[in-house]
Amino acid sequence: MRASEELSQLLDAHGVHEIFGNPGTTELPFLEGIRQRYYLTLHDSIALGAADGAAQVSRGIAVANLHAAPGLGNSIGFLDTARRNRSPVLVTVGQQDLRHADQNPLLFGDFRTMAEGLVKFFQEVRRVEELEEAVERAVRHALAPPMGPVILSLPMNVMEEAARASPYHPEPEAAPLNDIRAISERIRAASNPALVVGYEVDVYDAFAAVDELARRMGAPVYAEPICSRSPIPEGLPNFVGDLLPQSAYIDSALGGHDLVVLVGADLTLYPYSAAPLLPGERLAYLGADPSVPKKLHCDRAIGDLRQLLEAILSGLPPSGRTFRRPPDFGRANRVARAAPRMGGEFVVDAIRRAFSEYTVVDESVSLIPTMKSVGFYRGKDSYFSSRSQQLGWGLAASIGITLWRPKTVVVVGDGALQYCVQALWTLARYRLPTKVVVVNNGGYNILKSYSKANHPALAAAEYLDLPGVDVETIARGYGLGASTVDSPERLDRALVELRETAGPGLLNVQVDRTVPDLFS
Ligand SMILES: Cc1ncc(C[n+]2csc(CCOP(=O)(O)OP(=O)(O)O)c2C)c(N)n1
Repeated sequence: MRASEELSQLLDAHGVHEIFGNPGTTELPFLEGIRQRYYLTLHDSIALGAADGAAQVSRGIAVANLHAAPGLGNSIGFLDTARRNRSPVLVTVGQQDLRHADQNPLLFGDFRTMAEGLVKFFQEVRRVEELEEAVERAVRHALAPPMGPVILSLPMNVMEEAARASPYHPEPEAAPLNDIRAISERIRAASNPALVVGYEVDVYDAFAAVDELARRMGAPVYAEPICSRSPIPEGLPNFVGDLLPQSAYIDSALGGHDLVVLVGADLTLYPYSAAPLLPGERLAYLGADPSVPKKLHCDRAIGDLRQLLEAILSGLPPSGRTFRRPPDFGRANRVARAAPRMGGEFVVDAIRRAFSEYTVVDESVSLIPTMKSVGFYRGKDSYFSSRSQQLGWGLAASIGITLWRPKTVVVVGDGALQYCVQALWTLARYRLPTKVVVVNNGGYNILKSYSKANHPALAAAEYLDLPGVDVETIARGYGLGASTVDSPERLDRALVELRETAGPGLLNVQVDRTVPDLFS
């Protein structure tokens, strides 16, 4: 058996049955032994994004195969996004034959330096005896909370050698030691607490525990700023909405509470505001990521979120308080008012109705706040977006997500569509039934909105417009059925037709071009 075949077996034992990649000559010795299904993407970065999506939705390891320094270089932004997403992606990078490494041959690269600071673990497998141990270590590091990406560099000559038994014996897992008693006591003692819930609720499938905790505490529940996955079960009556990422807004939303418990949540900030963030004495953190309580200087209990919450609930009596978000009576009117001009409230409402049973991948950029306000958080695997706000992630990730969730719809801006537009080909090539809704406003509206508030001289800059892009024709060119809708009367029908399309499909929705006031 060759080393590449042994590698295939090791990956199989970790539940890896597919690989996303874009190969070159340096990866061919690796590919020769691989038995996993190989999904070809037409740009390296799309492979990493697809593996990120697959890792999140499968809650396990997913593999991206990249081509030496050019492939890794093309994917660095996606590596950073996987790091922020806490996504356990194993990246394999083909390395030159080490026997002539001293000649600095074509495609020889210093991958460790290239990925410095972005991965939890890096190893170049320089001898075949190191292979098993390297794979096991990489997988363990990727999956250990907080999860994240890892890289194995696989030299051509090592992949071609005969496999050899390795002396590796994994160490036993360390038991989590954190005591949650102090946080339980603070919850009991608080008179006006609030919860901020985040992406880890979905990662650890802790929805039932969040529901129970919110009801017993009688507390309002906010989603963390830039929340990337559904943090609540469908219809949680305590849910107030999403926090904005500026410290001044966070303070005004949460300042009246004597305790704010972050439940698998982070307080991500952007843009800068001079208001100091809530002091750490008012905060407590429950979750898998020690870097959050460290930067916020607050109490913490670190571990599997679901287990932490269940432990807290086991000793927590009902508080006697109740909290219910008041109904939003104005919404129907806002939707109706937005209809004649194909405004965001109207379009998003229609998408919500047509795709009520779908997993949503959201890269609608300036429409994200509207998307989040209409109930796309519906519990497990219902909502995905990127924690880095990197454009292109949505379409790439949808490749991996659709493999686990065939009912997946991507809602993407016309600008965002172009970053990884070749992902459409992979959807068509493998008949992945992803539905793509392009919310087309003909420009970079979020940048115009930000400029309006902070840099008025740029608000009308012509380089923030995107004229002359024929979305429908591009989609057809990659093999997808595609159509355009520009009138409110036809929108519902067009969305239903998209949903009923066999295989992948794209609907180009011409939406209102008015620049929204999102930052003032
Ligand atoms: C990889 C990457 N490059 C650039 C940006 C900067 N950026 C943020 S939003 C945006 C415009 C998005 O336009 P569009 O998708 O049409 O959405 P809209 O703002 O019009 O709603 C850009 C260029 C980014 N987030 N990611």
